[in-house]
Amino acid sequence: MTALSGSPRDPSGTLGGPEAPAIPCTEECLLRPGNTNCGGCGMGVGLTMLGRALAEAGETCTLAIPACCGIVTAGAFPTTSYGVPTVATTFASAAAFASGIASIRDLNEETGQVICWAGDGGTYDIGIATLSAAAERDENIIYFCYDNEIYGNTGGQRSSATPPGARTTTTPLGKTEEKKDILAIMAAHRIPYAATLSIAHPEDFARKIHTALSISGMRFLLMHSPCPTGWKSEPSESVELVRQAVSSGLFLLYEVWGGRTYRMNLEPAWTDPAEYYRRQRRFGDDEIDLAATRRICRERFERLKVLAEEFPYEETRAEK
Ligand SMILES: Cc1ncc(C[n+]2csc(CCOP(=O)(O)OP(=O)(O)O)c2C)c(N)n1
Ligand code: SF4
Ligand SMILES: [Mg+2]
Repeated sequence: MTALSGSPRDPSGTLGGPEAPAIPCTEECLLRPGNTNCGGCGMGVGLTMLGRALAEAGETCTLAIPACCGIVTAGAFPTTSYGVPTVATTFASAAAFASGIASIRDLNEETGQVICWAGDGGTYDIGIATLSAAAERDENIIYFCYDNEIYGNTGGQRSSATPPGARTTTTPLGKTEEKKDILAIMAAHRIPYAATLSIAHPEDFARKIHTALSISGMRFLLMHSPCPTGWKSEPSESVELVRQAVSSGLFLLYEVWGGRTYRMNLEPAWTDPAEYYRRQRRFGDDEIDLAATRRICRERFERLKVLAEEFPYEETRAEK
């Protein structure tokens, strides 16, 4: 693969060759200024953190992005906010598309990561067939799902990642079903690496990107992604919200290798989840059964903790 403009391998910081106008692009900036993300969007923070980790590792990437806020944010053709080659795929085909790009890269012995960047709708629901197929074939890609728990780009319909109690345009009285456990589904494919990430825990986030970069084959990363527009929350509270999701045990940080060995990254502080719900107007007052929520969170954590104790991941010397 040829060096990418503005990537760590091409310090010129220009896009599209010598005749193209120079577009500033710092080596840490995957998603550049001019994008159309809402204020406080977790996806933008996640892309920045991903770009920084890629730059630290001296890596570059090609993005495959299905229909979602992540592709719309690039702006209208012929301009783009992405500083790397980016393919817009149909909703259902992102993982298949990425598999094709990665196969050609590997056949040509080119370098660089192929990263699928997809929302929860494109991952948990509409793209799950091609995602499962790519996982079963152990395609050499990183699949990154930013989970804002809603079909955000089309005005906020429920997805199978929407949590119970959340009001969306298609669940005006609050969703009644549990969230799908996508990490367990992906781990069940016995892919080399699966992990959850939070933008409120940047060191853990960066370490997991570096771990994913050090492994080949199918890697699946799931990020809890605050969405002030869909969550009806204050943009300035986005990072605090996902921090509370981790501290209350609503979103657990852990890693799974080969579907066999586990590592819990943090024991929740078991803070009161009430504050997390109160700060988002997608949840109605007193509609969440807090006692049941606490119990479910504890159970999920205890189950994973047993797995991590019984089947711990042993770090090799090189990884430490
Ligand atoms: C097959 C198909 N169905 C529906 C749409 C319309 N659509 C575009 S983006 C989107 C929502 C995507 O949700 P998600 O994947 O969670 O990403 P987000 O918008 O939340 O970032 C929908 C329904 C489409 N483009 N293609
Ligand atoms: S709708 Fe949500 S995910 Fe989409 S750009 Fe706005 S804040 Fe980000
Ligand atoms: Mg979404």
